[in-house]
Amino acid sequence: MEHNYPIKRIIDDMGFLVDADFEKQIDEQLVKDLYYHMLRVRAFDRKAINLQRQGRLGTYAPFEGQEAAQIGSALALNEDDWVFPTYRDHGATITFGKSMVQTFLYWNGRVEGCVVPPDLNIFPPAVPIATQIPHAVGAAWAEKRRGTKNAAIAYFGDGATSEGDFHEGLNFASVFKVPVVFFNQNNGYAISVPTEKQMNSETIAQKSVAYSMPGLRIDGNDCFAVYFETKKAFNYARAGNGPTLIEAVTWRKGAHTTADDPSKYRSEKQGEDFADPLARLELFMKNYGYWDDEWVQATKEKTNSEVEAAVEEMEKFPPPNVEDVFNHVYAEMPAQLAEQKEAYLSHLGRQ
Ligand SMILES: Cc1ncc(C[n+]2csc(CCOP(=O)(O)OP(=O)(O)O)c2C)c(N)n1
Ligand SMILES: [Mg+2]
Repeated sequence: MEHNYPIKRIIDDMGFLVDADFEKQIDEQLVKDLYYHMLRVRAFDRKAINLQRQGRLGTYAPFEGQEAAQIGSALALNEDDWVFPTYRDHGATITFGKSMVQTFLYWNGRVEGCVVPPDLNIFPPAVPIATQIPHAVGAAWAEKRRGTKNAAIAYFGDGATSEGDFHEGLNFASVFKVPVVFFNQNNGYAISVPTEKQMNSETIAQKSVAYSMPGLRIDGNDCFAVYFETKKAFNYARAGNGPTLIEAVTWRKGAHTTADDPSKYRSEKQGEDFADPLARLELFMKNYGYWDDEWVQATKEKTNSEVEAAVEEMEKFPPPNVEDVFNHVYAEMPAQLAEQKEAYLSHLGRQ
């Protein structure tokens, strides 16, 4: 099956165009947008790991290595589209417009980090694997029934494709021709379990066949391949043709979360086949005359100080209200929970 789904690339590992035709489609604005956002979220990601190590942030799920997949796809969306992320997709959500402060708050276990920004259709990160897939299908189906041209993207990992929710979501989307893009980041592992131990399929793209939808495999570390193929899938969805399954082949450079040690289950050598997405874009920029030392330096300074300012703001937030744990579970609090809340508050000497 693997040979039916060759990996599509637009640039190679050295930043040269594989297909010269694309030179006309790539303009300076796109190159700068991709570079700026990838640099920006990498600064965020590295800072978050440092904060966790210093005890200033809770457990954190890093995404370094997956920036091209997340930023390339997020930049392909329209502002009224819907984003359904997992716990690893804050590169995509920050690019789509979620604030860094809110994202830091989420990783500090704050309810304020879960609230959907008022003018953006971003769901809170799904931690239960694959549950966001049917949700994305539902939101996209609602848009179709309302007669809009808005569509949804569901982000999920390779492990999620072994869950029932993945198959139910794809089936429903296929039957009702729902305008949704199923965007898979195949980073080779579900925590410590390699793909070959959790599925007998050689690719994830081939799972589209069962639901008669287009399926494709792309180089997830090639930001141009991700951007153009995601755009194409969205155009297809907006035109009323239904869903697409995209498998972006990538590599998580770091740990599953800050609570994980990947050296226990992966060798360093395994990641060597994956050219770093940001370094690869830098090579492209140098090869094709987009590199501008001054702009790059200024962009680095700008993104680093944005991250520092977000940390400062997050740390100025008032302490969390313990009552939130009880207050946001049900529309009407059941008696048993009310009793627990009262007992807890009196334990804290607050009642
Ligand atoms: C329903 C459910 N089962 C198990 C888990 C525990 N768990 C957390 S992350 C994870 C691995 C998911 O792997 P993948 O979908 O490839 O995403 P990645 O972490 O690689 O981005 C598992 C099994 C969970 N969160 N939810
Ligand atoms: Mg994975």
